[in-house]
Amino acid sequence: MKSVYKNIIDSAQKEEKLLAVLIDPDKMAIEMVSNFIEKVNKSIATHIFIGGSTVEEYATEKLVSEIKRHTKLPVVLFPGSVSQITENADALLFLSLISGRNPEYLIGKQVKAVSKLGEIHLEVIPTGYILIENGKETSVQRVSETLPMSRANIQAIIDTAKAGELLGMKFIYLEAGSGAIHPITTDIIKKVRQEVNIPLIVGGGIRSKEQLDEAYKSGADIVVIGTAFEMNASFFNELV
Ligand code: 1GP
Repeated sequence: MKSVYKNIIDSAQKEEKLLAVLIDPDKMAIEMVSNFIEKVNKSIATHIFIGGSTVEEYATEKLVSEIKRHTKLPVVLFPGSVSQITENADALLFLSLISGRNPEYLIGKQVKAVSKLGEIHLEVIPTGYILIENGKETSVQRVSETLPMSRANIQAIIDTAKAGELLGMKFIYLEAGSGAIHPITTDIIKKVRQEVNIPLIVGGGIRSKEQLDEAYKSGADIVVIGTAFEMNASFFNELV
C-alpha cells in the first residue's frame, strides 16, 4: 500500500484537493462512531484526522480502532500529546509548533514520543505547525502557552513556513485554531503558497462551502474541518 504521504504528494501534483474531517476523541463517544463515519464515507472527505488538545489516556486508541472498522479512508493522528499516539492509525503528523517559542512544543514532546514510536509501526510525517490569530483565544494557544502569529505580519508567517521547509518538514499546517472566528485569510494562504513548495494544510473556523473553496483556490492542498461537522452533520451534504 502506498504511504499516506506519497498519496498526498500525488494528489497535490495533480491538483486534487483533499478534505480531512477532524475528530476530537474527547467529543466523540464510541457509540456515535458508526453513524458519523457513515456520513463521512458518503461525503467528499478524503482523510480522517484524529486529535485534540486535552484527551484522556487510551481514548484515542479505542476511537481509532472503532473508526477503522467503519471506513477505508486513511486515519491520520494529529495529536495534542504523546498519549494520543497509536499504531491503529495509518500515519502521524509529527508536529512542531514552529510559530511558538515554547521549547516543549518545538522539540520536547517530540523527544518524549521517540520511545513509543520505536515500539510501533506508524508512518511519521514531520509537519511544521503554525498558529495564526483568529479573533479569540483557542485551546492550542492555551495548552501550548504560546502566542499565535499576527494575521497582519504575513512576511513573518511566510518566513516561519519557509524555515519549516528548510528544516526538512514535509507539510506546513496553517492553523487558526478549532472553532476560530476567522479562518486563515486567503491572502496568507496565497502568499505562503507562492514561497513554499511542500503541501499546505489549512484549518480552523471553516464553516461553509465558500470558505472551503476559497482556501483551495488560494492554494491549500488539504483543508481540515472539525467543528462545523460536530455542530451539524448535515454540513456533509452541503459539500457534495
Ligand atoms: C483545528 O484546524 C482544525 O485544529 C479544525 O478547526 O474545528 O474550527 O474546523 P475547526
